[in-house]
Amino acid sequence: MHTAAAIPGTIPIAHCGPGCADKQYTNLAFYNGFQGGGYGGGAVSPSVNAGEKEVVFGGNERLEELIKASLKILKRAKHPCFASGKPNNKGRIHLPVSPGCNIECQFCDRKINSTEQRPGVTIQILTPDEAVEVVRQSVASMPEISVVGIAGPGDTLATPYALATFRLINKEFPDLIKCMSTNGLLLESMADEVIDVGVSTLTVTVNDVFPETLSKICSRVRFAGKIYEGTEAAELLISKQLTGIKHVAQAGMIVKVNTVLVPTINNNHIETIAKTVAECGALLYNIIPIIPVRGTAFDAVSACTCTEIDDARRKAEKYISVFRHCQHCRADAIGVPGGIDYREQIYQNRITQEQTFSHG
Ligand code: CLF
Ligand code: SF4
Repeated sequence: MHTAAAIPGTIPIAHCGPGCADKQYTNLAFYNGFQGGGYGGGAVSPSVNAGEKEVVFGGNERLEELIKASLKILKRAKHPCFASGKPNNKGRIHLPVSPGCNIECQFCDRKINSTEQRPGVTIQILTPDEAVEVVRQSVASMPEISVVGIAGPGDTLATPYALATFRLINKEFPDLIKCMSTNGLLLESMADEVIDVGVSTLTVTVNDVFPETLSKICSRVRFAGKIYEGTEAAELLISKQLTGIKHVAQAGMIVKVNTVLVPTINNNHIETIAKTVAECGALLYNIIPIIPVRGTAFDAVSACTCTEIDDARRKAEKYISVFRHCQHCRADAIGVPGGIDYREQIYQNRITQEQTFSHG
C-alpha cells in the first residue's frame, strides 16, 4: 500500500470490506503520523467497502465504479483548471486552431494580436500539423505541462480543426490530458467524436438558462444551415448545451461550466444556472466576470465588483464546486495559468499586456 501510494500518478485501491479498509487507513495515516502522503488520495486510500451483497454476488461493479472515480480524481489532480483547492502548478498548452464560431456573443471580439490578455485572442491560427509541432517544442522544455487545451479563438466544434488536432495529439502524446472548451451548440451531435479523439475534460460556456435573458447576451445562432435570432436562438442554444452536457457527463467526461457574469443581465440567474448544470452532470463551475471589450455591443457594460463576484460564487457553491483561479487565458497561452507565459519563446514574438475579455 505504501509503495503504491508513493508512485507518482498512482492511487492504491482497496477491493475489500470496511474492516480491511479501516486497517489500511490506520496503516497509511496513523502509522505515518498523519503526515499525509500519496499522489491523489493523501492518507486515505479509496476502498470499495464491500458489504454482504458484494461478498455474495461479487463486487466487480463496485470496483469498476471506484476505478472510474479514482481515474477522474487523478486526472483532475493533474489539471490546472479542474483540480480542487489551491492552484497546483500544472501547465497547459492552448492550441489556437479554431478560427470561426456559430453563435454571436455580444461581448466577443476575436482578434489576431500579441497584445491583449484575454480569451478569443491569438498571435496566429495554427493548422493541426503546426499545432503538433508547438506541443513537441513545448513539452520538450516544460515538464509542468500536463494538458493540451483548445479554447478558440472561435468555437472548437464550429470547424473541424480542433478534433483533427486532438486526433494527432492523442496518437503522439497519449499521456497528456486533452481539454476542450466549447459553446456547446454542437456538443450533443458531435459527442461521440469528441470522446473518440481523446478529450477527457470539457468546458461548456453556459451564460444563462432563461431564453429571454440569454437572447440579450447571444444575439444569433447558426445551426444546421439556418440562422436563428432572439429567444428562438437562445432556446435552441440552451437546449443543445444541456443535452450535450448530460450526454458527455454520462459517458464519463469531466465537465466544467463557465458563465460570463454580466451585471444587470444574468447576475440574478447564477444560482439557477449552477443548479441546472450540476443536475445535468457538470462537476465544476467557473464564473468569469465580464471585462468589456471596446467596439463590442457590451463595451459600456459596467465591470463586476468583487462583492458581485463573491456573491455569485457563494450562491453557485450551494450546488456545485466552484473554480476560483481562472486567468482568462489567451487562445495561444503556454505554461502554468497565472505564471510565466512561454508563447513568446514558442511563437518568437514579444507580447505586451492589455486587459479586456471572452470565454476560455
Ligand atoms: Fe485551457 Fe480551459 Fe482547458 Fe484550462 S483554461 S481549455 S479548462 S486547459 Fe482555465 Fe484559462 Fe480559466 Fe480556461 S484558467 S481561461 S478555465
Ligand atoms: Fe463564439 Fe466564444 Fe465568441 Fe461566444 S465568446 S461568439 S462562443 S467564440
